[in-house]
Amino acid sequence: MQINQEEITLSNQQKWTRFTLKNDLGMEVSCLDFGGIITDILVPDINGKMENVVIGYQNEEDYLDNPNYFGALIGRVAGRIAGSSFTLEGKKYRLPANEGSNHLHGGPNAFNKVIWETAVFEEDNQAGVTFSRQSNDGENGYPGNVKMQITYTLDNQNNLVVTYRGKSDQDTFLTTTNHSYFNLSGDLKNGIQEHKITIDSSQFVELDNNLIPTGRKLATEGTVFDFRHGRQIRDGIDSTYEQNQFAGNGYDHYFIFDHHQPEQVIVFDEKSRRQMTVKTDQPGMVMYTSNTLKPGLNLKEGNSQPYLGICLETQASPASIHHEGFPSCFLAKDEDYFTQTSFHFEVK
Ligand code: G6D
Repeated sequence: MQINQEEITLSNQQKWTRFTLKNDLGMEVSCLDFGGIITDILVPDINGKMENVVIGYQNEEDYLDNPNYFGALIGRVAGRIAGSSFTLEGKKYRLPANEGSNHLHGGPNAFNKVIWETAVFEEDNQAGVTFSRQSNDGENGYPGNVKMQITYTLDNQNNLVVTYRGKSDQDTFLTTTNHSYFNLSGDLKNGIQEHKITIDSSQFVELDNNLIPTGRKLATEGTVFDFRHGRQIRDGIDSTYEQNQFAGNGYDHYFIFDHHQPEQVIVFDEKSRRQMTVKTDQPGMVMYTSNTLKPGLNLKEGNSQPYLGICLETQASPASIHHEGFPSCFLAKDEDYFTQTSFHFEVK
């Protein structure tokens, strides 16, 4: 295992640190202390060619804005909170409305926009970076001083494991994730329309045309949301189903896992033969197929466009904040918040 760290000085004189983890098989993961942003993941194709499988900017300074959250840590609550408010134990909390009247991905200057304290570790079979900070009581409107510790670990079996730990001194809501856009074709050679996805899920959360949960769960059975036996993303892009059209012709939905098998999600690219397997202790995830990724962004391997990456945001469901019966984001005072998601890369 190898770890390299390099200081970057931006034009505004802000200083970031870039970390590059490399295992004995040649897989590399690069990330920043700013937003915990994953900028590169290099894995081989069937011919052993190492290529990048996540969307990232050519100029790291572009991460200062990063409206699509490329690679970023998301928190305190990933996803949308309707009306940018919630009531907890009889008290109403107002959050910044950063998407119309709604609150998205923890609000402005959230986990994706701060410089985390970092510490690296290196062992025979694994190496990683731990990101730490305290999100103070009232940050972006949320109650509780929340101590967060998030670790990216790369091992010699081509697993990238993301571990989230937290503790709050008050009852609050917390569900964190990572917002990497995966594209297994390598160096963004192709879009993700033909990626084959398998998801262990028989229910998903219905959205309205503002992408806000309606409070209903829908069966995947008989729809293009049924990925239990594998399906190409294209099916959701070409679909006339209202739920796909609300998402901008694709997917942007929370899938509730059945947990019938240890792997919750498998992503496969036929041409490169790359496969990514996702395992998580989370009850579900948002799958977003970059339907609304606009052209014009200068990425490492070319120009941005829709359907260039797939986000697999393992998390609890923000729908639980306003509706009964959804995987809960509630975190009790002094309760240990712990969740782990692993991404395993191989060729098939
Ligand atoms: C769009 O609706 C999607 C979100 O799910 C995603 O996180 C964001 O773009 C980056 O708003």
